[in-house]
Amino acid sequence: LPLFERLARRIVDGERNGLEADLDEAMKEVPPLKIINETLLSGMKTVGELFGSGQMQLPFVLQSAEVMKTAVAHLEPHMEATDDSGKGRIVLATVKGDVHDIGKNLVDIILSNNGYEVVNLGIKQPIATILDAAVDKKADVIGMSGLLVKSTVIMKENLAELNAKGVAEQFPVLLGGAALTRGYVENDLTEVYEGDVHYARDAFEGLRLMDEIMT
Ligand code: B1M
Repeated sequence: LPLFERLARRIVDGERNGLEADLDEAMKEVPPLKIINETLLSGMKTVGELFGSGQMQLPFVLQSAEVMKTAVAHLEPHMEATDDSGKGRIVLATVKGDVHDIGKNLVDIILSNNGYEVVNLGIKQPIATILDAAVDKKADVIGMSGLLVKSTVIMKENLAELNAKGVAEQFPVLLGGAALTRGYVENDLTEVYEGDVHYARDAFEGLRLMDEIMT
């Protein structure tokens, strides 16, 4: 297979032998972020489709995810970072009950490389922990990620909880993850939250929204 197809294939097959060498080769041709966005994520998309249609079993999805993470970790040091720093601080977490963190960690990388301080709390975080961290670290924004349909409901509950704690005005919220839609966020969620709610389709929209929130 040609290099870029082979790389996408590695994600699908969960094959990491020779991964780094292929990534180094690819970086001679295109920037690392482009490799992630156009090649690796397309492999991940195939994994999602195969799993969703019952053609791939969970342990293999996990292997694919591991290869994806290894690839991102290998590419990250080669990414361009801006010199500006201190643009703002975000507490970032995958919501309660959800273990998916590849997207969240990409958001972390993109924001960190572009002048934001990211407090990444990890996966399966209850809102109480997220809020404690936001208050403690004096965050400007709370960011929540979730990929399960269930997580979209949790996000709604979380926003209600932030309202109840009286911190909605203090914390604009940034939301993302595959199960969310712009419609759901802009209709159902902005309605329940007394502060600002923003929906990011991908990590770059997350960055653009952070820039918007912080100006
Ligand atoms: Co799971 N999984 N999974 N999974 N998994 C999905 C989400 C699913 C759609 C697959 C499918 O059925 N086709 C499905 C959800 C169905 C639903 O809810 N209706 C699903 C399921 C069912 C499950 C389990 C329940 C399976 C089981 O146990 N029977 C289980 C859940 C466990 C749990 O959470 N409690 C499970 C487990 C796993 C693995 C552990 C094996 C693994 C995750 C490994 C890991 O993350 N460390 C995994 C994977 C890899 C996937 C798929 C295949 C790929 C997800 C991914 O990493 N995508 C996924 C299929 C899919 O999404 N279509 C699937 C790449 C990543 C970069 O995209 O996270 O969307 P994403 O992030 C994007 C944007 O959404 C955005 O930016 C990123 C790109 O720039 N973004 C943000 C994300 N967060 C953001 C936050 C922001 C801003 C932007 O601001 C705060």
